[in-house]
Amino acid sequence: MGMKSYASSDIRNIALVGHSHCGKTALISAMLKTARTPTDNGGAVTAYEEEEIARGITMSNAVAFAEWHGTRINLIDTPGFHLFVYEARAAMVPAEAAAVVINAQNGVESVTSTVWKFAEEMNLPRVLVINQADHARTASEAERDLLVEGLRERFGRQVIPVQLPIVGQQGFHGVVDLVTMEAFLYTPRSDGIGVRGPIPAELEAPAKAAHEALVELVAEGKDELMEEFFAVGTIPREHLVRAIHEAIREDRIFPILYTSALSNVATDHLLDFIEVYVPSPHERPPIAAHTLRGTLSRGNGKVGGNGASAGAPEAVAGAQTESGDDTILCSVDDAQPATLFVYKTLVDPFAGRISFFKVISGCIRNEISLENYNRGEAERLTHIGVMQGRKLVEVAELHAGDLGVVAKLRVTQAGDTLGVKGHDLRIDAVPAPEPAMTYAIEPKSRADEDKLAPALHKLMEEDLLLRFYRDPQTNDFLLAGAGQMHIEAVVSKLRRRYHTEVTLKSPKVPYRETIRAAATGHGRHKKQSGGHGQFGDCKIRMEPLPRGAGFEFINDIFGGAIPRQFVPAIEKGIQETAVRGHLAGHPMVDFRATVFDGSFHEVDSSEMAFKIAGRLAFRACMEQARPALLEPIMRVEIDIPDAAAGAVVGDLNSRRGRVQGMETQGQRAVVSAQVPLAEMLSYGTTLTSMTRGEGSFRMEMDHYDFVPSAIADKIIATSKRPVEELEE
Ligand SMILES: Nc1nc2c(ncn2[C@@H]2O[C@H](COP(=O)(O)OP(=O)(O)OP(=O)(O)O)[C@@H](O)[C@H]2O)c(=O)[nH]1
Ligand SMILES: [Mg+2]
Repeated sequence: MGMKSYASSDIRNIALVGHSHCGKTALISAMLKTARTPTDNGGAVTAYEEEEIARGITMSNAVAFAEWHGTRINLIDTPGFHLFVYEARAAMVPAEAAAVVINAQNGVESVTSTVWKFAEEMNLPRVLVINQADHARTASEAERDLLVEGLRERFGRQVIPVQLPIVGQQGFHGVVDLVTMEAFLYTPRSDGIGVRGPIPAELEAPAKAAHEALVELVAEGKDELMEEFFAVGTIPREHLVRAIHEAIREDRIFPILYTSALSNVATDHLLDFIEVYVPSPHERPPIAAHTLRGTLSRGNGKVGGNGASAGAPEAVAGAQTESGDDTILCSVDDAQPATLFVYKTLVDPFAGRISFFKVISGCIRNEISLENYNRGEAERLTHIGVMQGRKLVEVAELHAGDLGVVAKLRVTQAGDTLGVKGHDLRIDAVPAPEPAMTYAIEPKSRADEDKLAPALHKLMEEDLLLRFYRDPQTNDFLLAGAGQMHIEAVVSKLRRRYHTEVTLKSPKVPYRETIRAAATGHGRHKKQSGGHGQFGDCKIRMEPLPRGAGFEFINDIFGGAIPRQFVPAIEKGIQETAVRGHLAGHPMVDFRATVFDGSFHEVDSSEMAFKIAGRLAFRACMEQARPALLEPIMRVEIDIPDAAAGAVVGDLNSRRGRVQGMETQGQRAVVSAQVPLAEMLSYGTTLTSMTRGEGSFRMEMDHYDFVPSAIADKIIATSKRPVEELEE
């Protein structure tokens, strides 16, 4: 084994983020190759799942590491496809910096802006890597300048090149290091190690200008450096290196580097840069955690991933913050008590649950027992390790700041904080977004039905975007996720990992029914031929109630027309019939039923007879109560490129949508609207084609409203009328 352990100062954690296809996964593989890291699968070390390989994209975060000059560089690969961009945000929590990878051909793309915003919100240091520099766009100086200008325009004047690409007959084959003013030349498609050489003559002047621009920006606001700069005309190298390091840590500069993952050019320099300039875990500001004292309950976590539970830890912590000083700052330090934060879970069908964690403080060794603060249970960390893509490499210990994994924890979920017993603190996890699309799924066989729920619960543990539940109304199994591709990948994993076959269907819309007019009805159930007879008789009044009121029942019987003990049976008869609906089999809501008269028989009256009478009275009311269909109206937020706004709004109108506002920011627009759910079932596909894959949307239930009558007529015509059941 002999896997070395690294002190905090020799660790770097960096998340690679950026638009799909910019080359993050390829870049990690190239860096591993340059650092001569042994890996299992030569190709895409960090995108190994079949669903990822088939689509050529990364779908969930994965970790790999390289040793570079004795420093352990942990590389977190993240998805750039818009549906999975939430993962990139989660990857930033354990990282000290983000490498924002730019496709040299395309410049800033939609997800580039999204991940930038995430990093900005977390004050995370950023390094811009222009990858695919082998493309024609970086061949001409004019195009190169345009690319850099575009980045500065979008992300601010702190964006500054620390390299110039060297492009010749053979394409991109080297970089000028603008700090040391040396050139490094490469043989494309070889070991990725550059050979030091002089700066090519034609780059001398631009390199000098770029060096000065860099020095000036770094020295800005730093009086000693400014004085040195003006007195000597430059800053000594070691001062400059330290100043750049500090400026990156404080988000005062966002350096630009160049690479080609495909031809493995300048990946050694990227590793150098991360080693020298990216902050180590204990150089970043301490991590904020919340302590939970006193009365608040433990274990209000997110097992099952259903509904709003993901937000629970924040809500609890927030409540405490208002009342006192519960926020504590954890510095990344071996000398502090052991604490770790679980940022991801993987459920391997063979190895079981693998928890990915960052050591916040202390030193974690095999066999350590820690308390899971979120669940209030002890966990034993029997075998700790580190991930190299899909492969778990065991280690003996991990120091503060390092990223590790542990297999087979019992109760721990992503987002949990673990530590020594007696403490109690929680680090905030990034809340998972609400699902944007729901499908009904149908198990193919009885055996598949039995396997479905356990299999999906395993998938939900590692995929916090996924929700699984049974629609209480339609009885369908529903699977909700980020979009069509997400759900299709889940179906594929069900088949591949858990041998569970399901078919995907458009979900049924949970319509409801209600009444629009008051009515009275008489129900009389009488059967008195031979033996013990049956007799129940009631009169009810029904009135509409406002939306959301549900069902109300009032007993308005005077003078004992119906004995008290039979009244609940009438209510039950009405309610049981109402949930089956009157028009199209959907539950009837928002009405009041009042029983005001009736009669009974000394011997033949029974609860059952009054229940049937209630049902008959309800049906009688329906003849005059003007029943109507209600449908769910969703609150929808659509994030699109500005240029697509016209098409998107036009399309919303054709979906009976009501546009409520539009906000533009740079090249992006966010449209908010209210749209009936029935019109949104396959919206993801339409949006993708209207925006060439650069749009995304979220929606949530807002309220119920009447279905327009022409549409209601069609729904009623195609639905089964409720069959009247007779108990005898
Ligand atoms: N020419 C060229 N192609 C590259 C380079 N890097 C990556 N590619 C190609 O670009 C495509 C996408 O690369 P990936 O590494 O999968 O991109 P990614 O950023 O991980 O994409 P997502 O996982 O979807 O976010 C692949 O076909 C790569 O071979 C490069 O430096 N030059
Ligand atoms: Mg990838």
